[in-house]
Amino acid sequence: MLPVLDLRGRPLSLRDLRGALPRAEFDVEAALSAVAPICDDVRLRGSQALLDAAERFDRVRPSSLRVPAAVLSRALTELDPAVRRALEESIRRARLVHADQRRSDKVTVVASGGTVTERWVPVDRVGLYVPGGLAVYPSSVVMNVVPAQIAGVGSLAVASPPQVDHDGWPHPTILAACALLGVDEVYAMGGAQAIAGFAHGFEGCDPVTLVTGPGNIYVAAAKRLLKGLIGIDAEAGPTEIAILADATADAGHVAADLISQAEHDPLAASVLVTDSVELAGAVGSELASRVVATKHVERVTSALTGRQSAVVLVDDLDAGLAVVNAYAAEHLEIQTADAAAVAARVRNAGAVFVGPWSPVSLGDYCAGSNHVLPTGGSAVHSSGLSVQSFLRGIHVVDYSEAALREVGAHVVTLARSEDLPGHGDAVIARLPELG
Ligand code: HSO
Ligand code: ZN
Repeated sequence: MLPVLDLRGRPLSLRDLRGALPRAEFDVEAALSAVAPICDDVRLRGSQALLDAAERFDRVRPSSLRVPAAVLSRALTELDPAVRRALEESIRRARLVHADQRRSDKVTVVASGGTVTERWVPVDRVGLYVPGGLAVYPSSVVMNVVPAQIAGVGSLAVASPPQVDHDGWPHPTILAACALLGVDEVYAMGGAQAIAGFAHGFEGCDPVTLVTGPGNIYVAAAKRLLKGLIGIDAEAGPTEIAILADATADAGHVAADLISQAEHDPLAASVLVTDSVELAGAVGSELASRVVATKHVERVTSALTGRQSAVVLVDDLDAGLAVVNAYAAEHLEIQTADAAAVAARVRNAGAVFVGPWSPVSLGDYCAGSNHVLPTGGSAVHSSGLSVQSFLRGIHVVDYSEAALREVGAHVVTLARSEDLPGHGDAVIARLPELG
C-alpha cells in the first residue's frame, strides 16, 4: 500500500535526501490570492463580513459571532461524563508539563553597577484557532489554551468554525473544553476570516497580538498574509508521522500508528523508515487488513498511497537516522532495540515518541506534551507550541554612571568605526572627558 523508496546501497548527502524524501504538496502561496479579499473584507466590514463568510464557507449564519455564556455552560453540562474525565486528565497532564516550561527572569551583572535583565513578558492578548473541518478538535483547545494560560496571557479568545448541525455554534465538545479551561470568550468563526477577525478586531472583539493554532491551507495563507500585524506560531501543514523501526518492532503497532495520523487528512504523511525488509513486508500485510476495517478508510487510503507517504528502506539504523533527521517529521516514533539510545541521536523532529509504549496518539491527547508541532520539515528550525510561544523576552539595561564610564570609550570608538558619531556623542554628552 505504501509506496517504496529503496535507499539501500545509496550513500546520500543531506541535499540528496531532502530531494528524495516524500512530502505533501502544500502550496500556501497559491492560496494567498483566494484569501486576500476575504481578509480585506473583514478589515473593512468587520462582523458583517464575518457573518457573510460563515454563510458562504460554513453554510450557516450564526445568530451572533460571540458564543453566549449560556451556550458555553450548557455544552459543559451536556458533555459526556467520560469525555469530561478524559479532557480533565489531558488538561492536568498538559499543565504539569507546561508549568515546567515557565522561564524566570535572569539578571546578568555585566560589570559592577551594570546589569542586563532578560524579562519574560506574556503577550497581551491572543487568539487561539481550533479547526473544525474533517474532524473536531477539543484536544487542540487544551493544547493552545494551557500554555497561554501558564504563560500568564491576560486576555485570551478562541475561534472555531460555526457548525450547521449545532445551530451555527462551534462543536459542543469544543465549547465544553473552553468552559472546562475557564475560557469565556469564544467566537463562531473559522478559516481565513477567523484569522482576519482576530488580527483586525471587529465590533465587540478587540484585535489580538498573536494567533496560534493549526488549520487548513486557507488558515495558513491568512497567517502568512497578516503576519507582522500579528504574531503567529507557525503555518501548520498536514500532519506527519515518521517511524524509525528495526526488526524488533511489532508490525501491527507500526501499521496502527501509521493509520492513526493518516486518518487526519488525505494529505497526511505516514513514513516508515526501516532496515528490515521483513518488517516492511509485515507492516504492508497489517496495513492491508487494518485499512479496510478503519472508519475513515477513504482518507486513510488517500494519505497512505499519496506521494507524501512511503516505506523507506535503508541499510542500517545509522542510515535510518540520517533519513529521519533529514525528513524532520512533525512526529517521530522510534521502535527499535534500545529505543532511548536511538532517540537521543535524533536532531530534527517536532516530537519524538520512544519505544513500543509511546504511540503518537498518546501525545495527541494525554501525554502532557503539546500536539501543535512543526510540520513540513520546519522542525529543523522551529519548536512546537509551548509556554515560550506566548512570551517575549525584554532586555532591561540598567548601568550606573561608574559602569558607563568604565566602557564608554569603547562605545565611542565603535560608533566612529561605523561612521555614526552621533551615537558616540550621546555618551560624550554624559562623559565629556571622552570627547
Ligand atoms: N495529530 C494532530 C493532533 C490531533 N490528533 C488532534 C488528534 N486530535 C497533530 O499533531
Ligand atoms: Zn492526531
